Amino acid sequence: MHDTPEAAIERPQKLTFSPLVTVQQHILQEQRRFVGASGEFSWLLSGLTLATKLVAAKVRRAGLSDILGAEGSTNVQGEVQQKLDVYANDMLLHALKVRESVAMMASEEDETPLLAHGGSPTAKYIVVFDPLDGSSNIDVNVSVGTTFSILRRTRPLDEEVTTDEVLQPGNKQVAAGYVLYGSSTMLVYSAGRGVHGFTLDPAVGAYVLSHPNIRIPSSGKYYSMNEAHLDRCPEPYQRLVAGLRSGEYGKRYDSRYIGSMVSDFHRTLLKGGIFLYPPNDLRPEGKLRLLYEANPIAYIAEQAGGRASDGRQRILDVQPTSIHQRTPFVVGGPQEMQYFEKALLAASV
Ligand code: AHM
Ligand code: MG
Repeated sequence: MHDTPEAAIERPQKLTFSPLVTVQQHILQEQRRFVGASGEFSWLLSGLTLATKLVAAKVRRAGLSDILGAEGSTNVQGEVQQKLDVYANDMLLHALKVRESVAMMASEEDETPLLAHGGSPTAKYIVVFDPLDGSSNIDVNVSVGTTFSILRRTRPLDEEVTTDEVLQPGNKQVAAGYVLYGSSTMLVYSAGRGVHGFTLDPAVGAYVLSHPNIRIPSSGKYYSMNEAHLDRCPEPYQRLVAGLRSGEYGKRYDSRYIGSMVSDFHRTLLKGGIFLYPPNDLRPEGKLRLLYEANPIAYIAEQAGGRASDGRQRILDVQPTSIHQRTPFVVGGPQEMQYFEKALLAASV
């Protein structure tokens, strides 16, 4: 039955919603599921998204900044030039220190943690980050990334925050993620309920949900490591790579290595396979940092169905002893991680 034109005018129209979900909406939806969620957590994460948008904009202009002036010099706009990693660090510190829920921050760029609102009853969280990982790649126009990890304070909130509160194993992370400044800028994060990827729409400046519920493929076709060090690595790593190359595990793997951890991991997350930064004779504990590089990536990997190890134990169970400590790091899909464990066992008999 059709409405008369008059009835059609009187009846309110049904709104159809577009499926576009921004990271802010997504965090709020996630937060509503937590009992007693106060909104502080989403406000904190919005600090990270704001800072990384500023970094993304700067990274896009990296070559131009070089033309406009070298580090330390003054460019034509009268601005003093900064190295991009220093800029990224400043943006994160700046955006996070005004969030009342942040007690303390620790960054790869700073020797010691920086106090924000520690000792205030609202400041529940500690944020740890590498502002611009792989920054040497900037000079050659290769993708870089920001990694971050969010921890809850361990002491009563009204007590002054102490440095040892940063030293928590990765299994205590409340949320973690990374931003990849690649051919597009992508934020990948997890707050313990799966892994979600958002692509920055440069036209509107919003991170838009593009990869909901990312699952790492059970098996992939690439391994990723700096093979120049292979002969200086412990035997299990040599065995694993030999097996992946020879077809011992049922197929011959190809290799891909960018030398920028976030990029190498992001490919591994989406396409499967394994990424390794093993210990070697020159670096007995590897190169990557436990707290703000390995831990957030390991958290994302596990949330997506993968695993991460230091060759001795699960990365997320390692008790840190210092803020900038390094760790051997192996992360990947379940099948390849099983091959790694097999190689570890074979070497120990
Ligand atoms: P950085 O924190 O000094 O940027 O170093 C970390 C980077 C990672 O992104 C990458 O996985 C690794 O260094 C590459 O190291 P290498 O050049 O030894 O292969
Ligand atoms: Mg780094």
